Amino acid sequence: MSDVSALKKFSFQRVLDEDPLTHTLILLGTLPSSSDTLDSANSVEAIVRVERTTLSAKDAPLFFGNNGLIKKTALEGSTDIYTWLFGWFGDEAHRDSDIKINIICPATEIHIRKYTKQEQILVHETPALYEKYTKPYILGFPAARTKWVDDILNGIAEKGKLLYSSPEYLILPDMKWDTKTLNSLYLLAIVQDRKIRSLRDLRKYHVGLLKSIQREANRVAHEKWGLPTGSLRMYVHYQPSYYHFHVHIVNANYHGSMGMAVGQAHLLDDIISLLELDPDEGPGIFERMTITYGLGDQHTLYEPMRRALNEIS
Ligand code: M7G
Repeated sequence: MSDVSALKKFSFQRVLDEDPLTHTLILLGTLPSSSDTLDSANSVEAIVRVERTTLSAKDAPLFFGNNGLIKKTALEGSTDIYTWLFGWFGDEAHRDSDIKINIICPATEIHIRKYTKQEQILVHETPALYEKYTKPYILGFPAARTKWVDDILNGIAEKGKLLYSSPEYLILPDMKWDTKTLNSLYLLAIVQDRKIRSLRDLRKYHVGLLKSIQREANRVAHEKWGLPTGSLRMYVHYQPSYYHFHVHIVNANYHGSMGMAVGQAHLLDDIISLLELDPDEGPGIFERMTITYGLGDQHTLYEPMRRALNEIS
């Protein structure tokens, strides 16, 4: 089957699998048993795997500009300094886009560091290290960093995208999602309570709120996309990028995306279960425990946490 012209005779039957992460479709169809005939009686079943090839770093300067590779774009969403669009390498806007483009403008030094490739180490944040380094870091976070959250919560941005809204929290598509591919469904629940900065601030009395997020996310996914119970993976990042409490809600079949790693993503189910085991009074489990997580060398907490790691080893 090395003859390219034979591939043109592939008669598509159905999609066996699709993987949004590897940009792959696996197709079942038939091909003529010999390349010079189109006679269906002589065709045999064939599996064809089509994978979009990786974007090449050397093409980076060729994307933009009047004669750039991107011929057409369509705005999908924008909040504060964040904008996301679809792009086409040709003019055929009637078919699904070739690429998704996320823009941060103006980008701060923190953004540049966050998106720069980093070496990670796993650090152990004890409650004492949290008090000494992490808490001041979180409290010193400029309000401008979470303006996008305020804009969403105040109804200034992404208003038309809300999937659920209550005085306690909102659910809407995460800007990472293309809003089309069900297999890579990615939603975000953002709570109104600004006092919950991270996992460390969760207490037993938040269990009702967390269970409500679970319930409504499942309901939305069922009503809007027909997904049965158990179809969603919900988790919370520690460390997150933004210290305003939110829950990541992702299709359970979507594996291995950035941010799903052990040492960053904490399952909402486990968080609820741990909080339920807490006594009614006193400090919460996430205030008392040592939390281990991966930290990139560009992160502000990297140096103090690395030093602390070396001191105990
Ligand atoms: P995180 O755990 O704080 O950090 O998650 P991460 O970005 O390192 O995962 C923040 C989540 O909010 C991410 O999944 C982002 O894709 C999503 N997000 C960020 N911004 C700026 C926006 C936005 O403006 N709109 C929407 N809908 N989602 C956003």
